[in-house]
Amino acid sequence: MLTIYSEQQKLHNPAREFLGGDLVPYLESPKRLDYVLEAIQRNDLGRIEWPDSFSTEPIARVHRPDYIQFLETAWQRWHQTYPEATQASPYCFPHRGLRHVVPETIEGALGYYAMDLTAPVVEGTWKAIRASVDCALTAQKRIMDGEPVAFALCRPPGHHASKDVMAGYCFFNNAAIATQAFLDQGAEKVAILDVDYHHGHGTQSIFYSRSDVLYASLHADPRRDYPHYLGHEDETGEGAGLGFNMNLPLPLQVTGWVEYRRALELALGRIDEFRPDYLVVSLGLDTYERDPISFFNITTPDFQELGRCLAALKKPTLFVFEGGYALEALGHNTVAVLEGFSA
Ligand code: SP5
Ligand code: ZN
Repeated sequence: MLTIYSEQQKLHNPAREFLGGDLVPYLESPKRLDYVLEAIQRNDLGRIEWPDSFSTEPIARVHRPDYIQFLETAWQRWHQTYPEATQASPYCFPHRGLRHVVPETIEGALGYYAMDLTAPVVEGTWKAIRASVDCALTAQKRIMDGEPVAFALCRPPGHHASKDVMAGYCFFNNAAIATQAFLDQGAEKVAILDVDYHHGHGTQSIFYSRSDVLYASLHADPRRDYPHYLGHEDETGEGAGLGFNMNLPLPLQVTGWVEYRRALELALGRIDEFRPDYLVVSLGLDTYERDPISFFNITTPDFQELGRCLAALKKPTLFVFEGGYALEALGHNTVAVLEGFSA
């Protein structure tokens, strides 16, 4: 299987994130890429290529221009205000009853464009998030040119980013940008299957009122885990998009392969009925039994079975890397899905 990867993605390297009320080492670390790359090479999964460089045009098909510009200049603005700081985070948010007007200060703008404290901006963030999108768009282009399947080894991840809000380690929504690129290049329908442990609320919101993109997601029940405020079963789309959003929230602790597989069959059935031209898989590996922030019980052999189930749809498939934080197993688990798909 073809993998697209860029070293530039490591330039996003925040030291810490807020977790449990304190600053802890940043879980979504550049090392994640090394573990996955190493496993791909060790298992001879196929060739690994660098991405092409794309302009911001395909990004602007999904994200608001002012949000793109904010991300490009945020670090410089923060650095001018706080020359000693190593990362930029908001401390204040336009919550209920407040005005949604972009403030002039960087502190205010950060709160306006962020949902939470888990997407800190650092000096290398802009270059890394552009490279991450480049990986997704290059893999997308290869598939458009006839490659049956490709793996975009993206980082930072993307599925928590909406059109103008960063959140949950995500800035640009790589899967959504690639999905829109398929449509802009002639596809009529694209299905997104999100198997990350967390609900991809950014992706859902981007396509919520559209019938040309089916978004289906299996994830931790938002009543019990992040992103807390979206991802319920009764969110089925709106307007023209009604019926084109499918959420399958699952309980923490008791969700193993048997329960997961049952929900997966429902999602796959809906995708099959939708008859998409392309399948985009938001591939999070944080459903793993030993993931440090997650509470499902999926094992390495289960991931291989997941790959086989996805292949049964028989669609040209773009895998976009999302979450997964059990470093020592991240490589094997990723390769297990991709090998299962190719078997
Ligand atoms: C891409 C991705 O996987 N982003 C995930 C970001 C999650 N960050 C917040 C994690 C907080 C988990 N703690 C909730 C415990 C519930 N029992
Ligand atoms: Zn996740």
